[in-house]
Amino acid sequence: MRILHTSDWHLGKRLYKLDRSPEHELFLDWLLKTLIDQKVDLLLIAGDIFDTPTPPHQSLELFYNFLYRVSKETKAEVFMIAGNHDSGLLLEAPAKILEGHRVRVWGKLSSSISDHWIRFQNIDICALPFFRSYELLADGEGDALSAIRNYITKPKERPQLLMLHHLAGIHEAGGSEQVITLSGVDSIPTEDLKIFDYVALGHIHKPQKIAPQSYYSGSPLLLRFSETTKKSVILIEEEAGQLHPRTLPIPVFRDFFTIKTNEKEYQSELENIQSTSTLTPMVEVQIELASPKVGLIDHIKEILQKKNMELLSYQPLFLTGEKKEKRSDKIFKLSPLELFEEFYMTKFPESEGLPVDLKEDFTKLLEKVKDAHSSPKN
Ligand SMILES: [Mn+2]
Repeated sequence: MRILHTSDWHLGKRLYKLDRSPEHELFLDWLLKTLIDQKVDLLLIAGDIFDTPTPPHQSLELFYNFLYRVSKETKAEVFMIAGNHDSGLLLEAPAKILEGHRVRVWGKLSSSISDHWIRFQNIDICALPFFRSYELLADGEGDALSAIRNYITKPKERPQLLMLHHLAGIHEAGGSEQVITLSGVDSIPTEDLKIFDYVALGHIHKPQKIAPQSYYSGSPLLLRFSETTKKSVILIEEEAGQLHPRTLPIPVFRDFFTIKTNEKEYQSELENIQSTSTLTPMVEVQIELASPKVGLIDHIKEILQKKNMELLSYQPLFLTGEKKEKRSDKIFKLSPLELFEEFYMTKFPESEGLPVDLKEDFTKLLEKVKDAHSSPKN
């Protein structure tokens, strides 16, 4: 029996202006083929299926067409849980129809613990969607960790697998995850995961093992330029009650390059980029400059265009005085408005700068915040 563990698809995600759906389409085609080739019996999606609680209609279509193809073209069943980015109610809305297609969904925490346990062949599976502390502790009383333990503990009659969208053990973040302490527990101790024969975790985007038999599969796509880890899914083979996981690498459908350069070297560095990815490679340029240089962006775009690549993010780093200032040091010296301007430029690198109306609105907002802090509350 074979199980495939995936998570954090983030359908509908954009990176700056780039729509990621072409990459998601290629990933789902690859996943469907993998389910067939590897004779997978059960596909796990450990949360953050969509990037937002109200995903674009195209993302919903992509997702449901994929589930339809899984039910028609493979023998696999699908178990999925909601992550902190998902709307549990949205995921559960078509639950009854999905059940007819061998798809099970856990969107919200049920007050009945047995709703979260399901038997699949000779394995007992506990599927726990992302939860907030008020869902876990109905009356707001008690200890969140003991409440979680109540959900994930069941007398052991056969191998047990836990699917969870939460922080567990000590992990290394990929940088694109939201903080989720809303559950009342910062991180579930690995001690509590020991009883399980496999723990399929979602939330952290960098694939990693955090304890024996406990894995974050990671997101199938890079969600930021700064992520450099190769992406993968985990194939778990069951043999005589033992679960053996192994990593299957996901092909790179689109390359993302960060080029840290300067005025002298940018041309040769850009010309040296090598890529064989199916989709147009995207480039982020961080360039050190003594002063703003007219026509530089156009020149960079021209070089990249000749290589069939695109400039997606442009970050000039201005050298002040003799010493160059690190970006991280610089950020701490900026006023909130300057920081907002900086943020705007990274979001819309081709714009002329922060529009006046946005600047006014932001300034008003700042004043409101200041007033709220200074006026005594009754
Ligand atoms: Mn995520």
